[in-house]
Amino acid sequence: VICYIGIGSNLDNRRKNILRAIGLLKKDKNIKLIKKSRLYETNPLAGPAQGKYLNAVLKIETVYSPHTLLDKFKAIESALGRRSSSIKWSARTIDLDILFYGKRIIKSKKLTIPHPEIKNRIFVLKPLTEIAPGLIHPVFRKTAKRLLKEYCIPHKK
Ligand code: PH2
Ligand code: MG
Ligand code: MG
Repeated sequence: VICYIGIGSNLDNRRKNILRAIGLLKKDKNIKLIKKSRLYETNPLAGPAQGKYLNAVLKIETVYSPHTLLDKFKAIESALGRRSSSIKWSARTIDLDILFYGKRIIKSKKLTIPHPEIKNRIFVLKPLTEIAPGLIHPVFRKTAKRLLKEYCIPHKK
C-alpha cells in the first residue's frame, strides 16, 4: 500500500533527527521509501510557544496494516528519544504521522486517516504538493495542489 508520511522535528539537531528516522524506516524490510520531499523550515502551528520545525513528507510503500505502521512509527519516535508530553502540540524531537494510507478512510480510537489536519497545515501541504501534486484526498476529493492553493485565498475587494 502506498502511504504518505508527515515528519517533523523542532528539538535538538532537527535535521539529524529527521535523517535518523528516515534511516530507521529504510531499515525495515516491510517499508520501502519511494520519495522524499526537501526539508522545509516552518513556523510552529498551534500549541505552546516553541522553536521552528523542520518538516518533510515521505512517500512509502508498506505491507503493514495502518495500526501496525502506527506502532512502528511510535517505536521509531521513542528510539529517537521522544518524550511523551501531556501538552498537546508541544515541542518534539521527532514526529511521524500517517497522512494517507492508500485511499483508505479510517476512524478508530487511535487513528484517523487521512490525517484530520492536512488541509490546515501549510507544513504538510507544501512538501506534499512538491512530491505528489496530483494526489487526490479521498475525503475532499481534491488534489494536494488544489488544497495548497485553497489554503490561502485572495479576498475580492
Ligand atoms: N506539528 C504539530 C504542531 N505544530 N508546526 C509545525 N510547523 N510543524 C509540525 O510538524 C507541527 C507543528 C503537532 O504534530
Ligand atoms: Mg503531528
Ligand atoms: Mg504524531
